[in-house]
Amino acid sequence: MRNNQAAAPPAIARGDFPPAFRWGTSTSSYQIEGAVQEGGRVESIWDRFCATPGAIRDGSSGTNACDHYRRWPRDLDLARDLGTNAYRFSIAWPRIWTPDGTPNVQGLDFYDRLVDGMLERGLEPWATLYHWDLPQPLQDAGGWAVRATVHAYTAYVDAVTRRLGDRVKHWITHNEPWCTAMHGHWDGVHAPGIRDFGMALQVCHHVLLSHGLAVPLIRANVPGAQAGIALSLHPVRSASASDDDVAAARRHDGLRNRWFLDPLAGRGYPADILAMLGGLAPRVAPSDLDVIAVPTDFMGLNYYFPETIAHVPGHWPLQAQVVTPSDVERTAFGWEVAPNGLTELLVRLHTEYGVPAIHVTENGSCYDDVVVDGAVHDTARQRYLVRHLAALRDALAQGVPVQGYFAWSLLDNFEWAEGYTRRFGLTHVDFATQQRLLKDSGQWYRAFLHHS
Ligand code: IFM
Repeated sequence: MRNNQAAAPPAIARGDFPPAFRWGTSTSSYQIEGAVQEGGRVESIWDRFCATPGAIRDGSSGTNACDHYRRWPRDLDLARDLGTNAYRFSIAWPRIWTPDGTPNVQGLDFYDRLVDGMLERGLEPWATLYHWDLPQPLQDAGGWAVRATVHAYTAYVDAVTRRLGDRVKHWITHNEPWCTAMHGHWDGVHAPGIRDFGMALQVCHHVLLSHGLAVPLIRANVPGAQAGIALSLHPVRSASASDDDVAAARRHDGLRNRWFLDPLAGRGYPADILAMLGGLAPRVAPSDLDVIAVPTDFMGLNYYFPETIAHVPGHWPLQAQVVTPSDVERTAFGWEVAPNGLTELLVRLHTEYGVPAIHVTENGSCYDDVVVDGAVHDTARQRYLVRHLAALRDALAQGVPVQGYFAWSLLDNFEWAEGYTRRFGLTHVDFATQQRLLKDSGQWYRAFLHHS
């Protein structure tokens, strides 16, 4: 097995990391909050999508999720008890949006209380402004495919940062623009469930543009703000050493990674990919690329797995296809377990893109957990965590400015198109009773943070 499944996990201690390192967990609004009709919240694209027959593997939705909207004090206790010093959450735009453009005060009040709850527990709030739950009325008006949504987003960012900016200093404009654009509009497995590659590229451009417009706004509203974006990046490996496969892997990297990294770094969209896209390339107004290239204070990296690519003539649009090597360790989701991919990406962000500060804003694994005698012995997740922290430590040893790690996720939650069939939490959630139970992996993280 290529990724050394059998080897003992490396020894690791908190003291191996810089004293100011941020240790956290990460969540998102639609995946945990539930209470979709409370507090003046409007319908989101995920409420609508979940109601589409066949869209969600188990036919479920985020209607109740972890009931975090009501149970948040206890959930924040869990984060505090782990010994984390930071907590990444997202704000549900549908709780803030109203038809006349005035921000919904009840929604702002909810996040106000949540942020105070974090601060009371010694958790530094890291707010994500968009983690995929677009208000449905904006989708009805064209969604991210139209430029008006960019301006609606900046108005929303303005309202939220004005209200919370006295206490929230760390802001993430978008979570994983790849998913918003490509899963939402190309393969259609996420809301709003559209299948149109050209539209997906335009959505991607608008999302990046909205990021570029939001950063200066956040800085204007929030004294001492730190603003960044969280990208899902994948190390790309070629299926063989043949020139064709190597070139295909480079093209795949172009759309998967460079399509985001290059414009954010002020290099524009990658020329090799633009040449392949032809007329499908997004419409880019003058100055858009300058806006997108606004310097940020940090980059958020969400790392899960690498991808292996083969040259497949005729495979649209890049003549490149993901293949699944058989000799690798995988999670229950089928995702390859490759801790060295985390080191590789961190080094790349530092050396190839000169990113001045990086936070691993998500990293985690899905396994088929079972509760036995009041415990979840999720040894595989614990190993995954240890090995990825060791990989992060390797990047630090190479001089990469990594400043924090947020485990995905604090809680088992609604895993999008997979519904409740995929568990990523350090805490087990019984969705029938809403009981929380710290898994062995969570206990390991707690011991690591408290005692080492
Ligand atoms: O649950 C998701 C999260 O919303 C975004 N990043 C990946 C996680 C696991 O699939």
